[in-house]
Amino acid sequence: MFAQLQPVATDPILGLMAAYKEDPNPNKVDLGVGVYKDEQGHTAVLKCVKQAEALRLKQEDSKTYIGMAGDLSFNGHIEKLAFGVGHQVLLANRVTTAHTPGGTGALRVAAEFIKKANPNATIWVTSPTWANHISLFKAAGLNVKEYRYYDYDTKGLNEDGMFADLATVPAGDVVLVHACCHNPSGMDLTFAQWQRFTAVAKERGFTPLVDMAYQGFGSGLDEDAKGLRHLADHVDEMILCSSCSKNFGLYRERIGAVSIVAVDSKVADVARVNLLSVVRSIYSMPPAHGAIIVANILDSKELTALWHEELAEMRNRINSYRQLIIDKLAAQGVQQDFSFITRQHGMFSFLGINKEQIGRLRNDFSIYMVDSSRVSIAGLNHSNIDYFAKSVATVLKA
Ligand code: PLP
Ligand code: TYF
Repeated sequence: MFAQLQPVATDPILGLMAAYKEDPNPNKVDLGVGVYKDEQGHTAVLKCVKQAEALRLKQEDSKTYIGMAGDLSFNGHIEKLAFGVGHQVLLANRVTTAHTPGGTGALRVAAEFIKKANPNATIWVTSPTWANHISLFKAAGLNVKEYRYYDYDTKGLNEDGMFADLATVPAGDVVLVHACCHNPSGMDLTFAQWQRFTAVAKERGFTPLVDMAYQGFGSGLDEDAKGLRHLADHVDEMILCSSCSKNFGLYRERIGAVSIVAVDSKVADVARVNLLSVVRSIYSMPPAHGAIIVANILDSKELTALWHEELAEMRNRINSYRQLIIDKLAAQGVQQDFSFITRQHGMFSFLGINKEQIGRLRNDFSIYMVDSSRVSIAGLNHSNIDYFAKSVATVLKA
């Protein structure tokens, strides 16, 4: 039976990670995968996480199963972090949350949940979007369509195209929107555009699915959730998938959450049993470790303050490199306008260079970025930024 299997395409981003690892060039630069690195090029465990882990080791007195929804304390914290303390959907018990193996797990559970609610639903994703979105939703058996989002010519949001496409989405479909730090373009909705999105969602009657993998990496924890909070204020129902991979640096612990917002608490209760039955049919219940770390941090004033500090440090380091890239490219004599880099948010920047130039950067200079010209800015530091700028200048002039 297995001999009949055909090869399938691997994840291009994770493939890039492996190719980088094998490259013997001492000057190699990894701008591929979206993982935070410090000035030393290291992805360190956050101090608040280390302390929360020590606490867990001391306090944990059982390894018995947790329930299908995972850690209830974590779920309460993550709802408040996303929607904001005292948000009306929380006060009205309209939200039900399950903690999941990563944001990816949240998206897969959401996809199966959508299929239960409406087996004919199409999910609309931004063009472009995180490549995993499309393969994950298709694997779950959903139809996937794209709506216009990023304009490669203006290097900004294609607002007219986006809203023209959304105006054709029928009720019963789902529209995925990135909460902040759009992956891959870094181009986010302004608050006015969130208001417009909210109005269209209400008018058309589609269900928004907000994917929030980078809360705190754009402008701040509350600022990055402002759009989704407005949406939750106005729509009858929505889905939120969140991830603690980036903002808590918990990547390999696989911790995220799926939250269903229903029209009232009664519907939310029915949604909950459906959500949990999806979880049971995939993995029964999630691993506990990451959730307990996050809950321990958010339970403690001191650890929360430390986390805020560490998160701000990551965000500020990335943001400081946006202007630096522009300045360094200009210093290398590059004539093209790269000012758009400071209009992008989060971990990534879309450089807008072509495939051949990306190939040359990789083959001749060992600088790795995704084929779309997406760079993970955190891979830059003071030791490699000049080499990066010089190499980009060389391939742009060729
Ligand atoms: N959604 C987006 C837009 C992402 O970029 C990512 C990747 O980090 C995820 C979801 C999933 O994150 P994870 O499964 O690593 O928590
Ligand atoms: O886009 C990225 O780089 C991150 C990390 O299968 C990632 O979202 C990439 C691919 C993948 C899982 C996570």
